[in-house]
This record gives sequence, C-alpha cells and structure tokens, in this order.
Amino acid sequence: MAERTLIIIKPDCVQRHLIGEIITRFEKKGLKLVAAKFMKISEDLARQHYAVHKGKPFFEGVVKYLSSAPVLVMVWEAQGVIDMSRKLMGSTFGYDAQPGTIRGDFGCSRGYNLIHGSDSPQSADYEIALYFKPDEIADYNLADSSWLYGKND
Ligand code: IDP
Ligand code: MG
Repeated sequence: MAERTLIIIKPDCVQRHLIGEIITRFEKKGLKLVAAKFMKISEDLARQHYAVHKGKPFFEGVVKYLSSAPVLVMVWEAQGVIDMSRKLMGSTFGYDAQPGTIRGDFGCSRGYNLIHGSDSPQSADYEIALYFKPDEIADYNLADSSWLYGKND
C-alpha cells in the first residue's frame, strides 16, 4: 500500500469557502483521495489530535480552534504523499509561507492556518486512526495511475 496522510481542511478554511480550492490542488497534483468526513471535531478529539503539542503555549488555543466549527477530514494516498502535502500546504504561518502554497496564497494569520497535514508516517498512522475505521478507507486504483506515477526508466 502506498503512503497515506491525514489532511484536515480547518474551520477557517471551511468558513472562507476554500474547500473546493484545496481539494482541487490535491487532485491536480495527482494524489488519490481514499477517505473523507465532514464533521465537527470535539474538544476531546482535538486534544488527542494535538497531543504531541500538550504543554506548549499554543496548545489550548489550537484545541479551541480545531474544535470551533466544522472541518473536512480526509485521507490522501500516494508514494511520498506526506512530504508532497506539506509542500502544497507551505510553512506553518500564512505570513511566512511561500506564495504558491495553500497557506502562502490564502492566509496571513498566525493562529488560523487553513489546513492540517501529518508530518511523518508515524503521526499519519496515529491521526488516521483517530478519525477513520479501516473499512472507511477506500481501496481502489485511479484509472490514470500509470500516467500519474509513471517512470521513464
Ligand atoms: P503544522 O500545522 O505546520 O504541522 P505545528 O507546529 O505542528 O504546525 O503546530 C500545529 C498547529 O498549532 C499549527 O498548524 C497551528 O494551527 C498551531 N500553532 C502552532 N504554533 C502556534 C503559535 O505559535 N501560535 C498559534 N498557533 C500555533
Ligand atoms: Mg504539525
């Protein structure tokens, strides 16, 4: 199985009508969507999601942010998807992120940064299991996968 990552279109991104824009960027890149859920994350689940940041000064704030309004939680799959997604997202804060990235193109805030993406295979496994049962993740092939992922050697 190819690598998977957990992507969340965060509350500000939903409220700002950017869901389609974000999905379009992931689709056009050639990544494969294998699960999606539109939901409101509870405070308890947000604490589990950001457990790695417990004790940091921004922890309570980010828990409140993630659980403040509905989000779109997705799993995307491709070899190298974690690194590619982080590149599509851009660096953590919009004011700092490169133009051309999601955070660089659509945000300038420190607290609100539109999107979450797993940062390692270990965090992807942990995060995906928080939101999806194994049978909620689709197993299928994209018809054009040989063109998307092809090599010429
Ligand atoms: P990442 O989302 O780019 O992986 P992390 O360092 O893992 O960034 O931080 C998790 C989330 O916590 C960020 O996406 C952001 O929403 C929030 N956050 C991180 N640092 C700060 C801060 O200094 N002030 C406010 N929010 C922060
Ligand atoms: Mg992170």
